[in-house]
Amino acid sequence: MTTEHTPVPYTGPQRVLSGVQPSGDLHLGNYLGALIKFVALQDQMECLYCVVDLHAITQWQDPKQLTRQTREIAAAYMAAGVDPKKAIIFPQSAVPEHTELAWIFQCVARLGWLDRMTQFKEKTGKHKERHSVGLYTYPVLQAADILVYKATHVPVGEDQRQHLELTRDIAAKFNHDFEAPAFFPLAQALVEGPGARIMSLRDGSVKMSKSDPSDQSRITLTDDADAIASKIRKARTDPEPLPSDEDGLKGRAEADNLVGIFAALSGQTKAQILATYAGQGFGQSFKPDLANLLVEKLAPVSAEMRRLLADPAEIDRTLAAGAEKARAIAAPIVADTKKLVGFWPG
Ligand code: AQP
Repeated sequence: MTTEHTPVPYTGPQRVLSGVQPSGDLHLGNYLGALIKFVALQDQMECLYCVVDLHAITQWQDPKQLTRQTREIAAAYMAAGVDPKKAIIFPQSAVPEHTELAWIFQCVARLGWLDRMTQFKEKTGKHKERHSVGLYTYPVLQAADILVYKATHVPVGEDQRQHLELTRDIAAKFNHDFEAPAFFPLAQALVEGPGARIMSLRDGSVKMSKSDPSDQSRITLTDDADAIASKIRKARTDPEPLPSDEDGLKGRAEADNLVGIFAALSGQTKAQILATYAGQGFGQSFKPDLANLLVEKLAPVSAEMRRLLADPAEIDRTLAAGAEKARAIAAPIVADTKKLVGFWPG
């Protein structure tokens, strides 16, 4: 979507913001689409990684599970390699400036913009009237998450690309309406990478997701070696053998997804993977090798998560310290925003 406003270049510091919902066990899509990018970026710019609990409650969350899952996501960030000495890790709800800015942005965003959001349509299906208002306005809160820190870069999976476009539209309209050119940056989505869109193991046309009712559809960071081997063995494929080139994956969503996962985890291209397995059936050595690779990559993350979760008080200290640092950045930005809007005392 575009607006009629011409952006003026933003000259503030480069900053990264991203988050994951504590709405269930983290899966391979979250790991490849988000977490490994978080780790890579922490040495390049200031990074803020939140556990987006305010987003999680747009769909029902058991309060006891929510607290536990918030610690689990923080542990997963650290187990994947995010270092709290380099990056700021915090729970979204501990920084009230997110919701304060979100309200202002609700008055900037247009209904027509939200009506176009495909994730809301996918999540609600034919019964949107049964869902929370929060699920509908979720992308506006996401814009506030990003712009409350004037973040310039947002590492996310492909599914979030449209929400990032909305964030840019909100920033541009705010800057225009309040005559503050380049007050908010037009944040850039960092989507590229081989794991940007990991699909369900049961259906290559839908993304791997925490909320898929079938546990067989996803590999989670807490799956043990047996569970991984069994899920990959049962992963849907087609009766054709593996093709010799990428063209041969066209129209074969499940085969393409498994080859893509293999490529993303091994650091090879799909063509290199196909050169090794062309002409073989999936069960022959491709699936066993893929299962072994998954165990090799995920077992250390899972073991480190377990180690960190054994000391929840230490995770809480990290989250509290992170929230304090995050607030120190967000508070003056929200104060400036309120001045621009004209809130008392001006
Ligand atoms: N299948 C995926 N492939 C690549 N990246 C993905 N991400 C999610 N699924 C995939 C990326 O993971 C980050 C965190 O996502 P989230 O938990 O905040 O929300 P989500 O995108 O809605 O993820 P889920 O797993 O599908 O959760 P539910 O089922 O609760 O909605 C984001 O960067 C996302 O792009």
